Amino acid sequence: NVSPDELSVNNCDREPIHIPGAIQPFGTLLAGSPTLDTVTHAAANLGDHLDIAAKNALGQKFTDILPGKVLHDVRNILSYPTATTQRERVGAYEINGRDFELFAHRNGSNQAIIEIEDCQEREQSGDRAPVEQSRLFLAQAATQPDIEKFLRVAVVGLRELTGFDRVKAYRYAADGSGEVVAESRDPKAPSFFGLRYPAWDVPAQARALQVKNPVRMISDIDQEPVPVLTHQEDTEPLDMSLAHLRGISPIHVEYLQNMGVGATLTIGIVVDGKLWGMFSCHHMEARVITSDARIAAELFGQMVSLLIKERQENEQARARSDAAHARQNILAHSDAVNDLLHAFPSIAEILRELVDCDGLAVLRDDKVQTDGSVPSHEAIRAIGGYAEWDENLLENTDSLVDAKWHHGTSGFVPDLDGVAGCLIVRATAAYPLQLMFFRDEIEKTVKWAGEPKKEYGEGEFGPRITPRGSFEAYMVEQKNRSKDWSAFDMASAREIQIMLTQITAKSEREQLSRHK
Ligand code: BLA
Repeated sequence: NVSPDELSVNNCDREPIHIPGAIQPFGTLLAGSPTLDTVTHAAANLGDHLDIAAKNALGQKFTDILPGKVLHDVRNILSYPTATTQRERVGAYEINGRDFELFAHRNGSNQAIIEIEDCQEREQSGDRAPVEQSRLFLAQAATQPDIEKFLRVAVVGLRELTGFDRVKAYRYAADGSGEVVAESRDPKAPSFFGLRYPAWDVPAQARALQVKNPVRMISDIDQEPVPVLTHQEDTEPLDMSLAHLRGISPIHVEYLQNMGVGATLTIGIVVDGKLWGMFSCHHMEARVITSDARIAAELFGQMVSLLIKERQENEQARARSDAAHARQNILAHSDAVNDLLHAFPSIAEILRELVDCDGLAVLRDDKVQTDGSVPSHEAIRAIGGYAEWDENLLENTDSLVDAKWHHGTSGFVPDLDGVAGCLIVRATAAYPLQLMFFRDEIEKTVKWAGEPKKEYGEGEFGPRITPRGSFEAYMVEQKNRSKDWSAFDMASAREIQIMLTQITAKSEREQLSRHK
């Protein structure tokens, strides 16, 4: 028995979604050893596709079920090194007078999985093939240097490519929650733009799968799951992490029903090996798209990932070169730490151009110089003395009140004078020279998709957290907050940090030579 506390933390994360014991009905599946001897797993709908019932196929040789030419090609695909990291298309075949497409891969337990889908009707001649469409839309999006604008163009293209009613670009935050940052939709699908979703909507194991296998199609929310039968009772459930047919978690089905959608296609956006976001495509009705279109969408996602990375790198490079200019400027104004304090008014102006802020302060030992909107000197000293910096030379918060950096040790809490955000830059761990950038408090509202609280339910699956019943926008006002510090701000701050280190090193050298 699990306590409610454990439940609240873990029950979403615990569901073993890679071994659901069932597939979706838009195809059928067989599995066995990689040498394709005995069939150890067969989906219950096998008989609807091939002329053999699943229970008769179990324990049989693959050669009794699939033609020799097909098996030859499957074996060939299974020998690819990539067959353990992605499912590969084997080809299109006519089997017993019906046209099928076959896909194969090896799962984490080194079992061969063969997925069999009906061949979908080809596009009309004159229509662009999915991969050509993908190429065209990427070219259009790539003209946008700014990530958000780039995503706005990308969702339009992806909607055209997939035909889904509502296509969203979703960006994950550090805490696992996320926000819809771009959207293209048919008017019949309500807008999700600007809504935020809590982390548990996409639990940890589902996020890990988005990295491993970025494409996930749920063809029909109201589908009957098709059980995967095994040849012996004690056979381990099949790891279907990489299969497109993998069955759906009943909890997630409930979630999508509550959202009112009929089918989904999700494409993970992975930047530098980490999940950055996703494209979430919703259709109001059931919808199956061709595997060609799915693969083109996957490729689209991979290219978008690279283009996001490129844009991030460009931003960082720009921050670095702006900061390098500023560094030269500042060093021209001051050649020692004392000067940094004295020349502060003119230096402050240069620094303000690098990091967007309402005020800033320099602190050395107990000496404070400020410019613009800053908290009281007591608060600045307390922030400088905050005991938990350790080796971190850069830190930021959008809420000093929450972070409590200004609390000090005396028990007296100094005034913040309307300042809420702080980005702090320290010269070195040992040297007491610090720069602080401040931002004023602003009215900040988060628009959640439904109230972000965990709801308990006692259903078919025992007591557990259940998906929200409503996704109506739910506004939460955040008090004592500033605008968030961006990756660009942090990149500039990193360069400023290097400058501070150089200045202090120089000043120490000068002091040493004076003592000689
Ligand atoms: C999975 N939840 C998911 C997935 C997404 C979301 C994208 C990945 C699977 C897929 O591609 O469909 C959530 N979808 C979203 C969000 C948006 C969207 C946020 O379009 C925003 C636009 N879900 C809950 C709770 C639980 C839960 C309370 O709300 C657990 C108790 C579970 N979500 C859950 C599970 C999965 C999931 C188990 C995995 C489903 C699967 O792969 O079978």
